[in-house]
Amino acid sequence: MNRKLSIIGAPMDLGQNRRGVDMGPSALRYAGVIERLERLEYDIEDLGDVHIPRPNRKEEQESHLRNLKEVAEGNENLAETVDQVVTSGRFPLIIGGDHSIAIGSLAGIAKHYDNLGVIWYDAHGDLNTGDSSPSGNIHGMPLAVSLGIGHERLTNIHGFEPKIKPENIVIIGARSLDEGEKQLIKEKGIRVYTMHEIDRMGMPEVIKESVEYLKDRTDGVHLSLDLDGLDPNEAPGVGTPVMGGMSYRESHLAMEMFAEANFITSAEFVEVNPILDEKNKTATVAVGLMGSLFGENLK
Ligand code: 4U7
Ligand code: MN
Ligand code: MN
Ligand code: MN
Repeated sequence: MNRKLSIIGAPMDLGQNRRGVDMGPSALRYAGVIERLERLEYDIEDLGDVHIPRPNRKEEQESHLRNLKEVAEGNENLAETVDQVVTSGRFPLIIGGDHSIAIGSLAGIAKHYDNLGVIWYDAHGDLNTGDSSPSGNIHGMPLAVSLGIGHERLTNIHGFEPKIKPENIVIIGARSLDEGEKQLIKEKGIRVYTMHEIDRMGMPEVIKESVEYLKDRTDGVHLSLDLDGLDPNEAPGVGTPVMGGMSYRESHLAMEMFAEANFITSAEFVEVNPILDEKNKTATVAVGLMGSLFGENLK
């Protein structure tokens, strides 16, 4: 694992319609992310938060995609910062913010890889387009956008597309997929471990297969972890909770196995909303998972 870490906050709440997730980066810092990782003897720098524009309340929304202009601008800023971090040889750890920030993270990272792998740890597929989306919320679209599918203003962020290939993606924990998303998964042959597979195979086998699958075909792997992948009993501070999620222990096991495999090259933790949380529980869970991901339990 790269021992040099740069933490980048992305206080974005415009990719969905529940306020408060823009305070996610603060909640994660308050829960001790820096101290936790410093203990593991990483060289850590906190770059603070990238600028996210405020929504223009007067101007009419120009499309079905809520806050398109501001989400795009914020993600351009994030992509630029992430790009610089990767260029300087450091590991970017992005803390959100709603999941629309994966658009900017992947834009900044993917430039540096021919075959970037992505692990999408989430209750959702985030594979909607403006047409298929039931909500118009861009946080339900970042994976499609990164495949080059969706609104041009988003797919072309940081000046190139697509960012990733469908065969380099593994979705883990899905249990709420929209019709359009299911179609896209089939059409593109995207690998998905739904809760059904996790129940049947068990988490160890799911992670083992995922690691084996990605290890040969990719030259770097980005972990995009949406806290709503976990069960809402354990991570209640999220905007779109779905019952029947991955447990706290299963999630730690996954992070520990990723640490053992030593193949994650960038990561983001998203959708922590302290307003909806219980005493910062979700941010605390997220920081614990980061501890495991960065090798806390490796002998
Ligand atoms: B998240 C949804 F319809 N699919 O598109 C949508 F169910 O980043 C939810 O995973 C998206 O939290 C959830 O609005 C986005 C909905
Ligand atoms: Mn989700
Ligand atoms: Mn998500
Ligand atoms: Mn959500």
